[in-house]
Amino acid sequence: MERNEELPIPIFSTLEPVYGHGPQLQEAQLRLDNLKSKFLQVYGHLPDIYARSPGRVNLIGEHIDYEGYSVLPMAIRQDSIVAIRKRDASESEKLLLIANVSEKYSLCTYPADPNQDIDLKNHRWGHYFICGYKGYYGYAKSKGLDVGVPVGLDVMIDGTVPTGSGLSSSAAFVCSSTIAIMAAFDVNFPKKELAQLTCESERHIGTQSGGMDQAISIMAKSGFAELIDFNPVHATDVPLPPGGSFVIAHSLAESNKAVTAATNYNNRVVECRLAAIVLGIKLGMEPQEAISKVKTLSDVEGLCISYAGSHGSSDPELAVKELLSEETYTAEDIEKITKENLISIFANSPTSLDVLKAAKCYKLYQRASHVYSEAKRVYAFKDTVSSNLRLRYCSEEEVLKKLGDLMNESHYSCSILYECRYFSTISNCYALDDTAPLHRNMEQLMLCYFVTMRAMMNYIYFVSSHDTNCLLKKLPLYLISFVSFAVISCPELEELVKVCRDNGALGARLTGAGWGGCAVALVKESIVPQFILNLKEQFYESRLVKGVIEKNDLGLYVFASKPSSGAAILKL
Ligand code: NG1
Ligand code: MG
Repeated sequence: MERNEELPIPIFSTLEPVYGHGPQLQEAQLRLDNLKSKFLQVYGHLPDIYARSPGRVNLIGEHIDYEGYSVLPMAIRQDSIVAIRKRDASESEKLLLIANVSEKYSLCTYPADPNQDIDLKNHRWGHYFICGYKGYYGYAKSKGLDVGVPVGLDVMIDGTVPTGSGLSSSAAFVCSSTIAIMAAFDVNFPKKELAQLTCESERHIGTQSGGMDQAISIMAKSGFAELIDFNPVHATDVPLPPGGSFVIAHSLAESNKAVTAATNYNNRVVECRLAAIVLGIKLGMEPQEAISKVKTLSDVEGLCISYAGSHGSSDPELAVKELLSEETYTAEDIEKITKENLISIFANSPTSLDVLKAAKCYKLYQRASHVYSEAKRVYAFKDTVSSNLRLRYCSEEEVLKKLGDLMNESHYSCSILYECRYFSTISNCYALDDTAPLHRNMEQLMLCYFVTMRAMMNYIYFVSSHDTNCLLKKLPLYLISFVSFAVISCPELEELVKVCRDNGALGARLTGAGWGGCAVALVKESIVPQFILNLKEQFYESRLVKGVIEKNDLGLYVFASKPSSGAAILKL
């Protein structure tokens, strides 16, 4: 049997193979009818063909795909459907017209030119389509296909993956766009090639993505999560643990990675590269050799393992502990080790140079510890599910508890070591994210003030009601509680994860890049309805009052999710 990743994208003439037979099918039919009629309204023609690609929830393995490590996501039913029509080559106006069924997104127009640059300074939602467009032409040319002269394209999108939510609306959009263009030109590529090319093409948007989102969106199988390996891309089916259910809940804090890349996502990619180079040098590589050869932490894992260290151990986390400093590094600190300045190390990567401009210091120990420990947790998670299905050495309950613990550890690591949050440390709180919207920074400042006031009030209350001898003894405690409260990850996400755990989740963690977006919680199947009710009451109710979201839309923000199928072409 041919392996999944060698197969082309499936082509269906009905909706059932993708959306099943239940209410989902009716919903999909309504979406398609609406998409068709709006397409006709805007362009005066019906589309030639459609492509769909789903969003995903990452169960475990965060911020390690770009370091070459395997991750464990599953596709969700929310997806992006792209309707497309190729214009005649004879038509004089050669434009890409990109419309959206939602009025929130106005029509975007681009020239039909595969070599155009994407204007990163002026972010537009249509840029994601152009990523797919450039990717398609680049790949087709590299394979020697006759692509002819570029023609105009009429395009309309219907997306149901919430944006900025950590559920990969962007990859769903890029993948469905690429596949729609490919189908409009009547070709089809193997899934693994598409996964690779869409990962590379999404990087045109300015984030140094790792490839998880595109790989799962393209290769997912209904009913399974997938262990995704990279270099080369490969997916292994992982069944879900019996008796458990994954509930996704939105923190309502949006994270726009295309805009905050220099201080958030790409900053971590650069820190990991620096950590890997420094480790390489400390483990015996010549600085020049490390700079030219070491791209990711997985590149130096072998060296770390062969390093015996003072404990005679062979664990990359221990090598990190002994060889990297827990203190932050300045650029000069690192340059002393690399014997080359950072700007020339990253000279070929404009988005990394943006990171260097924005960064005040670098945390190498913390980032490397996260990556190596998270990589181990992915395998522990997969092995716990798979080996128990075969050998049944644990009860259902014990398995769910183990998986929940791994998810909790992952969250702690993302939050404390990787700091997927709005600002780096309280001592550095002046380093607010200057690319974030003003209200976001104001919220952070308010939080700082609120926490400071609270700590001071507690302290004054304590001093006034206890003898003053304790005063000095307890001061550090208050300071510590103040700092640890203030350095938590995105406060909304942190609160949501806590509400999940308080309501019986066996594990809960941020999912996706963080800095806002969703949490995923592992919940016993039997309590799912009550769990969701409790979340609505304890997390969302107060936000309804503030008018942030509508009561009728609550189902879009908190829901139990089953693994959906991957990308498809619809020839209806
Ligand atoms: P989200 O949160 O969906 O944008 C991003 C990256 C992934 C991965 C995760 C963190 C993109 C397109 N995706 O996902 O590759 O690194 O963060 O695990 O940038
Ligand atoms: Mg994304």
